[in-house]
Amino acid sequence: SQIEVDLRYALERQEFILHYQPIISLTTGRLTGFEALLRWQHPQRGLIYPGDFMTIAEETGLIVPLGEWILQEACQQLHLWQQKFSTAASLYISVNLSSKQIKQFNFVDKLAWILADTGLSGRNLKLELTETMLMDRGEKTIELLSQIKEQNIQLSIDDFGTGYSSLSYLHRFPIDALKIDRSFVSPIDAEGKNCEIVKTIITLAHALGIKAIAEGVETAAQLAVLKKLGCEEAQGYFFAKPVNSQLAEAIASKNP
Ligand code: G
Ligand code: G
Ligand code: MN
Ligand code: NA
Repeated sequence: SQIEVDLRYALERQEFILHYQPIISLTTGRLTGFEALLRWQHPQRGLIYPGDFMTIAEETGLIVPLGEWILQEACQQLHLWQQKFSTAASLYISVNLSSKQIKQFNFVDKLAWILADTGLSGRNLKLELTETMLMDRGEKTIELLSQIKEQNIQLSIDDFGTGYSSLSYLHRFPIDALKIDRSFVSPIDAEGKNCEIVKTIITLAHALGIKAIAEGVETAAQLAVLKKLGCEEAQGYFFAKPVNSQLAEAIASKNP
């Protein structure tokens, strides 16, 4: 397809950009970080979302150099904000990974190079992995995650609850947070009903000694339920949509 052909040149033509969605602490109400989300600025078709090209990027292997660019760009961006605003010192940038990327034999080294090159500290970087990516390779995954943790990088499981996790592995993975998939947050209605699954995931996170981060929060009622259940952080249209780097910078600079 034409998309496939165009995609092959998009990286060298510098057509990719990152948008950033604020993540809010539910205890303080303050910004804690941003999730970096990839977009493709196609010269004819305009802004294209990952749903329309990530599968092709995976299949063609483009995801490997692209994934490296995403990490580099995200780390560089946060480090730049940290140099501009003291308020950005404790923020983190959360980056989605793909399975092909973490299967690269030198992935851990690449992470170290990117941190060294951008000057960002590992604790300010968070990596999002899905359950499927983690359960794929059992013991090997535990070793990989441990090596990543040695660089003080944080780890979270994205879309939690939509995949398949072995509870016996889950407690052995050195992860820092479970991100509650928005399909469990959306059904919570104005009366706060339909919160059973969200409640269960938050309880599980706390039993594991880690944080729960809710995704797709769109209403005040959903937020109230999440706060009541002890969810630590949240993101969603209720707070902000993913925004370009200029708008994200304005948000970061205003963080009290
Ligand atoms: O950005 P959007 O809201 O359309 O995200 C759709 C999906 O694309 C999300 O599930 C997300 O995991 C994936 N995605 C977005 N940005 C990235 C990225 O930088 N790398 C990878 N691997 N996936 C991404
Ligand atoms: O799978 P992942 O969690 O990485 O994807 C995040 C996706 O969710 C992005 O495509 C982002 O644009 C989208 N998103 C973020 N907040 C909301 C929200 O409140 N409602 C909806 N419908 N989508 C959201
Ligand atoms: Mn994500
Ligand atoms: Na998700």
